[in-house]
Amino acid sequence: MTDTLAPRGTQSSSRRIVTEIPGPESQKLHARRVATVSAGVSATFPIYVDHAHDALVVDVDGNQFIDFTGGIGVMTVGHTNEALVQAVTEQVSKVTHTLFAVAGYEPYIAVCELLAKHTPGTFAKKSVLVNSGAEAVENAVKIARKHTGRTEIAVLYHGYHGRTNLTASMNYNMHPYGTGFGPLAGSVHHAPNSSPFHDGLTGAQAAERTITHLEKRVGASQIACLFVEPIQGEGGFIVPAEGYLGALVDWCRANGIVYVSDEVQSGMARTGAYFASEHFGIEPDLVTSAKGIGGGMPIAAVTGRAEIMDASHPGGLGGTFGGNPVSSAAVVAVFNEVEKRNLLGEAKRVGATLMPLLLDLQKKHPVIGDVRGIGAMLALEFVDPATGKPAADVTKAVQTHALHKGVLILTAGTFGNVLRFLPPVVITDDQLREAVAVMDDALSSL
Ligand code: PLZ
Repeated sequence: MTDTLAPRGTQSSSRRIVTEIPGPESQKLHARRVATVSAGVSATFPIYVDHAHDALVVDVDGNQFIDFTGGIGVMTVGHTNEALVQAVTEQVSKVTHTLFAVAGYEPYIAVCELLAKHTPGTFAKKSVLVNSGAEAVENAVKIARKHTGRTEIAVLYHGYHGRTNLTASMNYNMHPYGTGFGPLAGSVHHAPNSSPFHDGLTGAQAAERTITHLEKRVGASQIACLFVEPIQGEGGFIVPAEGYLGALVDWCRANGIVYVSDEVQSGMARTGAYFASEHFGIEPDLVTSAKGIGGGMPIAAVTGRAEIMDASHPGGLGGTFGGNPVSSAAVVAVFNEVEKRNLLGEAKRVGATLMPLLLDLQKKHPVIGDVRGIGAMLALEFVDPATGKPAADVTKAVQTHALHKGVLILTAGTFGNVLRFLPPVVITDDQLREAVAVMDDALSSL
């Protein structure tokens, strides 16, 4: 690593708390924030970040945290990855913007080639690049509607797809995404999902329930697209029962419905595969990606069957910043890093280290109802052992305890009773063990 790229002062490979949390500098920034940043933007943690490297984040007071959040699953390659920093730096000094639809540039095309190669399925694929996961979902809807000539959109219970008007309409949780923001978009239909821990159904039974719901409530011939997160992210890392996704894909194909895998959270090496759909042996018609593909630079994509992606007339898709050269250069660097540093293997290693530790934790603490996930996308669900009810208070208490001990962990789940782990896959085994020990302490102290 060259000096100019060296992250300033990650002091050791471990956590290091040197002030109260939040420290005085974070408190000052928070006061400025409250005065000027919209109250509509929430703050999970009261700290403000100065710099970060790999799986460590350092706040403005010099407190160093092990990062189990990865900026909600974005920093898969690690913070300030050297190759990414270099690619972005080089691109910034070459050209930062032309608007691809006005005058094109190579990195945009390179990203589309990489996505065609690494999304599931060997058929001819094309992509459009946009700025955010929500924008990718919006565009996938447009493309599917144009391709099918149909209007209706199907989504699953406990799903999450974004914060724009249409995507907020596609989320399961009305609060906080939709409350008071109506009218929300019409033509969106929510159907039961598969969640083995909660419904006890086989994949075939759950698929029959989903399909029957959509056939009765909407009619297969009316549906343009079905959106499915292969592992539901915000919903609490819900891994569907075996055979569920395959049955949905078959049903979509038989009925001319475009099957969209929303891989914004589960995609790009997170689960030990480029895209989580691979674990379920499915080939979606379209895949939406964002977060991890840019390694921290804003970019997102819709990728899929060439004949579907070409449905739009010229000028129907796009936007000023979509596939920005700097963000595109970042994506190319991320794909290179995944290959060069075997990050699919690293994601599997994270799972292989973390899963047994979490299962041990479950044996010790009966409030952990379920341990689930794939690769570096794992979660704990907390359930009151006496009543079987979601234990959101325990979840929150562990999160808060961990923050004060130097570990950043996110919650998830419709009922807020899931702790989800989305660390950079370059996190070390020691850091994983340390973070689990902190959760163990937290649970023992409750
Ligand atoms: N689809 C599956 O997980 C974003 C939301 C963070 P954007 N999830 C994190 C927050 O509170 O806003 C997400 C996702 C799935 C779509 C999106 C939306 O991606 O890049 O946040 O628009």
